[in-house]
Amino acid sequence: MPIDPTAPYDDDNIFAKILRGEIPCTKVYEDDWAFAFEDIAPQAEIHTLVIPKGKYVSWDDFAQKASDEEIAGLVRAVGTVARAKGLVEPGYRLLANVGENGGQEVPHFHVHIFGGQKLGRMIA
Ligand code: DGP
Repeated sequence: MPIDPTAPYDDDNIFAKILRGEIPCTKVYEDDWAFAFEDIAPQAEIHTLVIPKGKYVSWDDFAQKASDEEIAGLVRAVGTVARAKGLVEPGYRLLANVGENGGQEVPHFHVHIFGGQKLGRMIA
C-alpha cells in the first residue's frame, strides 16, 4: 500500500518495530545514526536496507527536518555497509522510493542497496 510521504510519522510502522527490536531482522550494521538489515524480499543477490534511527517518513521528511549530523550519519552508513559487503567494486545501486508514485510501502525513510550482480536499467 503506497504511503503519503507528508503524513505524520507512524510509530507502529514495521521499521519502527524493527528498530525497537520488537520484530526480528537480519541486522547488518548499526551506529548512532543508522541501522541496516537485509530486505525480507530481496530483489537482487544483495538487497540491504539502511534506515535512520530518527523518525522520518520519507526522503522528503528526512531532507526537510533531519540535522546535518543525521544526514551525514545516514550517508556514511550507506557507504560503510556497501563497502563492508564488498560492493564498491564492481559497483552497486542505491534507491529511495518516495510516496505513491515512487512505490514507497514502509513509512520510515529507507535507502535500498542493491548489488552482487549486474543490475538492469530500470525505471519502473
Ligand atoms: P519500499 O517499497 O521502498 O517502501 O520498500 C520496502 C521494503 O521493505 C521492501 O523491499 C520489503 C521490505 N520489508 C517490508 N517488510 C519488511 C520486514 O518486516 N522485514 C524486512 N527485513 N524487510 C521488510
